[in-house]
Amino acid sequence: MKSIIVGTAGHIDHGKTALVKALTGIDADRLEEEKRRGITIDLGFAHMDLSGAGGETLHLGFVDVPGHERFVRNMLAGVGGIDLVLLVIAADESIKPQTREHFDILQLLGVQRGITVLTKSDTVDAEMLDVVRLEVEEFLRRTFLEPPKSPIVAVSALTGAGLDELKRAMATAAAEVQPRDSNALARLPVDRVFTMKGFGTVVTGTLVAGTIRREEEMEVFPSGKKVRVRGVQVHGHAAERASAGQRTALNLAGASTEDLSRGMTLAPPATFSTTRRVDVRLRLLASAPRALKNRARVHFHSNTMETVAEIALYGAKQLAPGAEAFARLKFPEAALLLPGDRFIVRQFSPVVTIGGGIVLDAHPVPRMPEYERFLQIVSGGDAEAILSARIARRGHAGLSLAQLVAETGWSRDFLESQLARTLKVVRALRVGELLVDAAAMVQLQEFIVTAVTDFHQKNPLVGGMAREALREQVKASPEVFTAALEILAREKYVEVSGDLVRLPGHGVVMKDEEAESKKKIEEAFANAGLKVPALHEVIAGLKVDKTRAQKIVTLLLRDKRLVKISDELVFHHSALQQLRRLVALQKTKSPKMDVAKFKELTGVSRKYAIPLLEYLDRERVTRRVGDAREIL
Ligand SMILES: Nc1nc2c(ncn2[C@@H]2O[C@H](COP(=O)(O)OP(=O)(O)OP(=O)(O)O)[C@@H](O)[C@H]2O)c(=O)[nH]1
Ligand SMILES: [Mg+2]
Repeated sequence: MKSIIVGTAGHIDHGKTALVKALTGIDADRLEEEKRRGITIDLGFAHMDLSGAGGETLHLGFVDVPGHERFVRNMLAGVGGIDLVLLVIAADESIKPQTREHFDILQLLGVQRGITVLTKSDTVDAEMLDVVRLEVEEFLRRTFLEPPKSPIVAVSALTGAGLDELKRAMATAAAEVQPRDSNALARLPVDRVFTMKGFGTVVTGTLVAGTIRREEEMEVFPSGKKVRVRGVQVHGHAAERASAGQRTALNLAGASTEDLSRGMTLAPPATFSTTRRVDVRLRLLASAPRALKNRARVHFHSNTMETVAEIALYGAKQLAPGAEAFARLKFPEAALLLPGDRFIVRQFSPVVTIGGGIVLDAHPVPRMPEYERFLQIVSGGDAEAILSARIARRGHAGLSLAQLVAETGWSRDFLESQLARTLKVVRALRVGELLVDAAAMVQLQEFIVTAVTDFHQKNPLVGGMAREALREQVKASPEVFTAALEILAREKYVEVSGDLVRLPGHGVVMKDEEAESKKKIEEAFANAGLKVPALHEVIAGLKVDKTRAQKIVTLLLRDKRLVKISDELVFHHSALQQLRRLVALQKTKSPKMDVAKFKELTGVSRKYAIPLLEYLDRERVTRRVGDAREIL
């Protein structure tokens, strides 16, 4: 059995409510004031079954809307969930302002199917009816209601003329309606809240997606309140469950009427998250009175919800009538919106419908590069491309499946099946609960290798970089970092030992060699006394390569184990100590000393003597007086 929501639309007094009654036998004007004034003020509901062309039963739920221009906001709360519209135009009045406004709204909301109903056919003669029909055909040209794809049917609620033809047309159209997904996550935008004697709190709405069963727990958005479904009614009858495309009433435990209002949404707990910013594709009606300025404030309507929104146009100062643009909408309070949700915007004053569009992203990422490309992708229909783009924009931070559910509104099952493919073509990796873009992961690995390489260069004698310092440097989460390291280690780009990460070849083995080399160098100089070997000779005798040896020398110099007294001459510190003692001893014999005396004292050649004396001068052990030294 297929369930479909049929909505009425059209100017005040054109016979919408009378038509619903003629079809279903139900008077949708339920308020006392409506009956007294003879107009519809708020939404009304009715239902009927129809036999489809193939004999199947079609379950039709009706949402009857008010035509009065002052109640367009009520109309907007009802039109959100409809699958099929009956655009009602009275034969005696033809097209009127709310015929146009309602029709604009239907188009902006992307309603796909409908039938144009010329009501009150009994009030005009055949000739007049033909004139109106021509006028209406012209009005519908190049729209979703263009005949003959969508028929125009003349009826009279009074005489019943045309009603059978209308029912046949409805059955045909209903059969073509794409059924809503009852396996999707449930979403019930609330349009009515009331108490019923013996039941308590009741909410009603058009179940736009999923299934709601008795005894299920639900969350109220945006308040976050948890409620339990005590009872389900579909079209006025108790039921075990309600499915997408059905007018649904829920008897709730855990909430009073004060906790609930039109515009809220019921959905499974902990699935979605509310937002105060959405990125959208916005279209301004060609009939809009003026261009829409950047930063303009408007009335915003989506599903049964209504709020104000500030519009930030992407890359434009204003939007001309008839034009389209990406925009970011900001709300004063949190709202539940999902990609694909349609919305209407109305001017602040005078309040008229000026445009509408489709939500592309309800969880915008701040300062995102190439956002326009992203919005292009998410506004296209390719689920796999959308998923890849949503994962990719998070970089190596990735996002969880739960976050993806909240971002897309897609169920876990659907996401899993899509992801299976995305993962296969290696556009994303699974890291525990996280999904990480494959390219971002490769980039993170490059960051890690670069950071470790730099570290080795700056710290030649340390066995590796501390894991946590490395993670902080590359700004990765522990989970993703660990996964990246595992890949790098597996592919032998790095080695991980305990708390240290290093490049292969910079490990423990090398560390021993370095320590050995360090000892060797120091020993060579210590043993040489003042008759030091040439540095390059010492280095040539080591196991480590030249650059590393050079670094070891630098380190020994830093630690003052070796002392450099000229570009070519390096001494062990103990040798220089010994030299100071010799000079001090000499002072007791004579305070003066020439180069020859110094050579005799130390046993070094002139090549060493001069730099050594200059060193002693610098150290204020001696002072140069002519060609000789005074010992201080
Ligand atoms: N003669 C005749 N009168 C009709 C027909 N349909 C509706 N009417 C009358 O037109 C008036 C308005 O009808 P409604 O059905 O209330 O019109 P509506 O479009 O629902 O009006 P709103 O909901 O206020 O926008 C009522 O007095 C109806 O009796 C029809 O087919 N023939
Ligand atoms: Mg009415």
